[in-house]
Amino acid sequence: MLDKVLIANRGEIALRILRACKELGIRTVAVHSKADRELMHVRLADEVVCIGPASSAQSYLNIPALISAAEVTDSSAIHPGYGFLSENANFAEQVERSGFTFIGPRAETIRLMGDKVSAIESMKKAGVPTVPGSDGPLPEDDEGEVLATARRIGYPVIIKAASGGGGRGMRVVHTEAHLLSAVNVTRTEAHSAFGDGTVYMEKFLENPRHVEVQVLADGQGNAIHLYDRDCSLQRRHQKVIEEAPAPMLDPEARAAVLEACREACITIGYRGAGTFEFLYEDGQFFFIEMNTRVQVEHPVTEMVTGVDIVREQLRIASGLPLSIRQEDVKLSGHAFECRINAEDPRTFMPSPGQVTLYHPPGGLGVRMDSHLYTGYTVPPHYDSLIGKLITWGADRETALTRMRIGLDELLVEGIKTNTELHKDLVRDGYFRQGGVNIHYLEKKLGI
Ligand code: MV4
Repeated sequence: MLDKVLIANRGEIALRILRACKELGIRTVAVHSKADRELMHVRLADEVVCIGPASSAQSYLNIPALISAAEVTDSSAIHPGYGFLSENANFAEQVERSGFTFIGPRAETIRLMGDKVSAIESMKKAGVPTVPGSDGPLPEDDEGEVLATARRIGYPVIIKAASGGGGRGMRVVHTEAHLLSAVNVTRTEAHSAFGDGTVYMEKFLENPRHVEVQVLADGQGNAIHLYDRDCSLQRRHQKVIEEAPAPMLDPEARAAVLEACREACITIGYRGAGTFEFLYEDGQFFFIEMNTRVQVEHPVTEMVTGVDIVREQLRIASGLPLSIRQEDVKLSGHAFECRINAEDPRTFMPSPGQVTLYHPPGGLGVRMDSHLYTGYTVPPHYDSLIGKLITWGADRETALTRMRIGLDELLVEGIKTNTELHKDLVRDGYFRQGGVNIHYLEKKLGI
């Protein structure tokens, strides 16, 4: 087992990783910016290193500072969490070249998935269903071919940047008259935003759900899926509520896609935790992207499978095989996660400040993953996520009832939060029925 892990992150996920390390008897190193001295995991870690000023660029994204911190503490491995450097192939490469274990996939896998064109190509080859599309980059010098590709696919189409993802660098085109200018604008924007003007085309799916599949692979030929999650309830590409399993899927299509994801992990020699993102429409799955990190919403999967995803990441990084076989993964009940943000409920703008009272909910089937405590000051420099309320129940209705009660119990005073939005959503008739699409929340909010 790893001896000492440096946690290259902050907030609730840093605390989540610290707890998993402690359970496995792994010593922990917390790194923090000057604005983050008061973080709970900094208090609980075995060793602490200040890596730079408040700005992310100079601290949590500062590769030399992180590697120096690993060197001075004689750490054996670095866990990147989510966000920050978690999907940066150059970071993974530099971590490994410096003699530390990167807790995640090989750098070349991160690079493969970071380029959406190569990610889609490799998944299609591995038997994962993809969106009808250009099957590769659009040519820069052949307008006739671009027009022909769109005619073959059928309008509407969507132009996406190969280096984009998560909603950045996309443009929907409804008619041929707008195609070539849309391709050019997307290419120009992609070039300045990502330094890569490569774009590709897909059929635009009008009312899909966002369904994703959690996988674990040990890089030794073993891979499992941990079923699916629905993350359709989102606003401006920020997920608000997630659930596992995804409700009301076509059973045959679902069984096929789960097995295809597991097999694809073996085909590409995947290592670590990963997520296959799909659009789901009319009973069909369409792969769009793969995430090579642990995700914010991993707890809902943990609640319905009993598998500790961060523990498995640490075991895999230690060179151990997966601790469970696919036949041992039993789906049990239903789970929801509400993302609690420090934000103004009217403007959705971040709302940092001092928490004068924090009282987390509790009870059977209630889990609060948060770094908050009474007296803690939420700094203005980072993401506004301050916690995740996760509930489990033997069925969807029970999990949702526990969420309603939990949200009513949750007290965060001194700062503005989105708790009232969650209280409204878990009482919403359409959401309670299950299966709302990616546009539902923005329509409800009147965007
Ligand atoms: C799409 C799509 C419709 N058709 N691709 C947005 C984020 C990025 N991961 C992919 N996205 C989309 N790709 C095709 N071919 C609609 C979206 C999309 C979306 C996807 C998932 C969750 C929320 C979304 C919100 C708007 C658009």
